[in-house]
Amino acid sequence: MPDVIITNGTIVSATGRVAGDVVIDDEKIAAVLAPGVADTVGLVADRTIDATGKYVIPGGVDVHTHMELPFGGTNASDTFETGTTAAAWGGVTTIVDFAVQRAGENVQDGLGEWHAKADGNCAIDYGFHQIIGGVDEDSLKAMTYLVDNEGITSFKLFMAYPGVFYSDDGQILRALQNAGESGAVLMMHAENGIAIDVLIAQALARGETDPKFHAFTRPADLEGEATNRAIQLAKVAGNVPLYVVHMSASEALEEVAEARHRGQNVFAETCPQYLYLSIEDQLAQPGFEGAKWVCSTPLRSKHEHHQRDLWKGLRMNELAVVSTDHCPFCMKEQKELGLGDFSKIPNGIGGVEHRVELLYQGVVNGELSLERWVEVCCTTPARMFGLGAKGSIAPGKDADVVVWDPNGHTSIGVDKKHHMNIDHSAYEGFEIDGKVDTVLSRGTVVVENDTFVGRKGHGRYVKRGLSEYLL
Ligand code: DUC
Ligand code: ZN
Ligand code: ZN
Repeated sequence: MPDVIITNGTIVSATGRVAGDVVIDDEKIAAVLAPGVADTVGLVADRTIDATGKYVIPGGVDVHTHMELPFGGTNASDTFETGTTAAAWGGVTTIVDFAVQRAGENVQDGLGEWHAKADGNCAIDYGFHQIIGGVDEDSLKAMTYLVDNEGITSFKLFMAYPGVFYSDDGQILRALQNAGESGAVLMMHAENGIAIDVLIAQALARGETDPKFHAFTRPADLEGEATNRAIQLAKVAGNVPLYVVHMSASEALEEVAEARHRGQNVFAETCPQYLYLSIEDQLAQPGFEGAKWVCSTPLRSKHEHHQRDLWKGLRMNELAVVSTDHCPFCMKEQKELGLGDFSKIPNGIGGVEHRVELLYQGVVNGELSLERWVEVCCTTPARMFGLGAKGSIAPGKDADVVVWDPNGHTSIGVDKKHHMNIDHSAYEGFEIDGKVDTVLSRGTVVVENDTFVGRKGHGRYVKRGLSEYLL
């Protein structure tokens, strides 16, 4: 007898929607049946979930999170336990977090540290990318080792944050060449950090210390310039797959669109904060309030059409994925480190709980189709980063499934729906015309009836394969 059958729902995939029943056994999807077939053959499961009037979609895959990241003199406030629990509340069943190596440190030590933080603490499955903060002979060798042995097939480099994670162009080229040889994807934080540091110093010298100056000193042109440079370096390295993270500027999007049009293997993601939030409405709020929305890349002006262009980019597949860059810091004692100096505000926004919800609102608002919602939140992130068992509802895949109620409603806010370990919500007051109803992780129900019924330790480390988007 199968473990679970989800009946009477509309199964939505990246390519269409059908009425049907999802049969789950031994953590996997055993079958997808046409309506009535289960009755005809007398199929009964241990548990039946009635999804009448609801959508049945693959569990969300968030490929950009930073649980417990040490950054800006403090640590991101979600642990792997609190962060993955909040993710489950938001219909996410897999995250890919970033293990960290800094210049002079051993890559495997950094990875070991991340395993120690996550092991036994996650409510949902998880994988790791590896940040390479110091490209040298040792870290280049380690990259190959991680691809071959550790299930880590993507590496993030930074063109920003000189003295912290920054790589120069020569280092980037070498890492790209290495990634090309091993089949890895190179992920890039594309902002010109050297120029940004000059602008920051000049702003502070003028007494411009409020949070909004974070955005003014990280102009869209410097995101566009760095994106272009990364694209050229990837081309010179032999059309190595490049994935530009947390894109916020039209200027950067244009570079990616052009490169893709030329046939280059370049991809990009954006995040809900860049689709919905702006300098004017959030970052420039009076006093220190705007610190809540200090993140990099920064929020952009709502008068410059970035949001419109990013939504269009999602529809056109110039942007392939929506992730969150979940990197939460509380106002109290964390963001407050930057009182009187915006450059000391820890960079990051918490959002892992709300990505699927916020992007569904994009469907309601006519920005995306239902299928594209599933594609950018679930299917493409899994395929992009070698999570072969995730991101689709099909026989043999992991039974990571979300029942979504289009007639439900979600009010986001600290006193409303909010399970992340952070003392404010970047999306306070947002209303969503839909709701996470039930969430299953490998066949186990982890959220139902507005209750988290999962447990820490259920989530397993997933060794990832190579990207399905390699040429
Ligand atoms: N951007 C953020 O906002 N936080 C952490 C690191 C990053 O690149
Ligand atoms: Zn980044
Ligand atoms: Zn990040």
